Amino acid sequence: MTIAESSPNAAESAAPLVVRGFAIHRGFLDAPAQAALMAAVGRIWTEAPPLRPVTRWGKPLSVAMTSAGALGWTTDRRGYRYEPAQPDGRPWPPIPPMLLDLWQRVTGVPVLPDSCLVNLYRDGARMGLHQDRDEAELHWPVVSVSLGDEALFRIGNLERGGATESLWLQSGDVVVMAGAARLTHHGIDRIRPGSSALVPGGGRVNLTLRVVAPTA
Ligand code: MD6
Ligand code: FE
Repeated sequence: MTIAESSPNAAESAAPLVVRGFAIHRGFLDAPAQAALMAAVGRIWTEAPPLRPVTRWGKPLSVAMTSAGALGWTTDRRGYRYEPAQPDGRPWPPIPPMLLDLWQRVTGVPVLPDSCLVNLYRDGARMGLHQDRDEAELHWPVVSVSLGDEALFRIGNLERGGATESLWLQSGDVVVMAGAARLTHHGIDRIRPGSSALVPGGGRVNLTLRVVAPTA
């Protein structure tokens, strides 16, 4: 069964929790949908293995990354950017249809994402507070889907610094960052290792869908 074929469940029709403008749809994907999406992630990894990219300063990130879609996000000595191919020259695999369907259901915007960043957090991986601002048009939403181990998600402010709020994201949760919150700082402090058995080898997968190229 694909996500598109599944009937809307109670979690999907429930109003999301809103924290600092982030809409948090808890349990958006039920267990069969999470398993189907994890299988799709496995197919992406076959064509585009996760790698730990280095920053401009040469330090590897703790998160292993790959992408699907026309453009994939990478970082290396030249800095952060979107690229039309993997470091070895192969194109990124296509975005799984179930994610395009999820995007449409959760955002309702008239464009589809052209990039899906696939992040793998093993034990000890984290992601510092950041803004998502490498896209050409910053008014489109960013949608994130969590699979596997729970993660402590921190939400800050538009400017750097200031008080933050944290919450645990669980497998199947979907977060929509849109509108006034589109440039809010956010990050992952840590995962809770062993809290889920969904990801082969353990850990957490986070998928973020974005509209990267100019639409007009
Ligand atoms: C993560 N998420 O959950 C990292 N970005 O592993 C993000 O960086 C993120 O959750 C944009 C919108 C929603 C997010
Ligand atoms: Fe982000």
